[in-house]
Amino acid sequence: MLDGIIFGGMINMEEPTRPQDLSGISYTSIHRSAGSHRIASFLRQHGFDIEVVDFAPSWQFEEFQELIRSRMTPTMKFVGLGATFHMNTETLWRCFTWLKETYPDVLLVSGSTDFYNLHLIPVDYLVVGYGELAILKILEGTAKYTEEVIDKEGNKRRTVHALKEYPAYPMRNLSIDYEKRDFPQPFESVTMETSRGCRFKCAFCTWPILGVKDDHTRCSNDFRDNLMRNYDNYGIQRYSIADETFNDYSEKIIKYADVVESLPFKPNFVVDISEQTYCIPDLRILNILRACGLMGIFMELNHFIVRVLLLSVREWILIRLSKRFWILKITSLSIMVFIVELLD
Ligand code: B12
Ligand code: SF4
Repeated sequence: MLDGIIFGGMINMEEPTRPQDLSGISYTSIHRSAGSHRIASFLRQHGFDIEVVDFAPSWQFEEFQELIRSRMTPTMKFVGLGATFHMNTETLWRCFTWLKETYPDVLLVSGSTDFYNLHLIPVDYLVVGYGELAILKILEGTAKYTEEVIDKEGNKRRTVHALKEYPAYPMRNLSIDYEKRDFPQPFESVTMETSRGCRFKCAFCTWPILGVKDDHTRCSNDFRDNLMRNYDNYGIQRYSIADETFNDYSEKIIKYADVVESLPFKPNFVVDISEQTYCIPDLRILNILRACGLMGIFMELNHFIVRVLLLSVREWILIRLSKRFWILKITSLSIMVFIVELLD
């Protein structure tokens, strides 16, 4: 019997939430939600039956109602909503308003890295930060929360600050387990976590887990088993690595490269790379990254001109080393460099 449903979706948009808010334009980027799947995987390990419903921002209000009616049972404990980016859409606001009115006894819980990603969606608890331990406390009814103001009218939302109250890091098991009811497809690129925390402490960085000295990586077997399960059951080989900085120290990437080399298939990864260990191009590290099955790099350089200058030197050297093709995308906040490797 189903204990919970978690809606998930990755979106970055400017659609207004409530009827009283101004209308706007929406820019969507929809993807499976790693956070919702991760929370579901963790709860299943604790004996709960949880279904994840992806691409939440694509569901129409009537479709949402139909789905909820088809799933609602007396055992249903909660309905969740997770987001990677800003996802306060009007449709989700209507869906969750209707849910509370129709099923007042079912707990509503949302979660994201940032308060403002989902603060306007009406739920009983909003979890901010890695939420595995927080959701257990919420389901037990013992979670510590604060009442945070969500709008200029002074409305409030019960908010569980998970990073402070229930830190879920480091975690040796970070598996995201898909199920047949998720309909995973072999062509998909899905998220895989390799650690929570970064060894560096850049002055401009807003990430909350910085300057870590100890090992925050996941265990090799957990990483390997997750890759094998996804390949054996669904043919999945493509991954977006969710690690704030994949290359913060070499032992870590060697550990993952060893796993990748031992696999009976070759997965492909896209990772976030810090230029701090990359600015002196190190052929050994480049080769290890290659052994990891690296297909592309996201490099966030922020607005420091010195970093851009460093980039030009690196760019020249890297093109010479590995025939890489570079695309520069300039945003208001940062310069993100996508390196698309041209496979030999
Ligand atoms: C992967 C990633 C990307 C990928 C996403 C693609 C993909 N395939 O998923 C790419 C490279 C495209 C990307 C781009 C950008 N990104 Co990015 N990205 C990340 C990264 C590294 C990992 C996200 C992830 O999947 N984590 C793993 C999952 C398991 O964690 P999670 O989603 O946080 O889920 C946990 C909690 O949030 C909570 N939770 C989530 N859902 C639910 C549901 C319930 C019910 C509960 C209880 C709890 C809960 O519990 C979960 C498990 O612990 C994060 C940083 C990070 N280390 O997390 C930045 C991050 C999300 N990105 C960020 C930013 C700013 C961007 C860009 C805007 C950068 C730019 N300037 O262009 C763009 C925007 C893209 C867009 N859509 O327009 C910021 C967002 C800040 C914010 N205010 O929300 C982050 C947090 C980085 C940072 N240092 O601040 N990004
Ligand atoms: S390397 Fe990246 S994640 Fe680490 S402190 Fe610097 S900007 Fe933040």
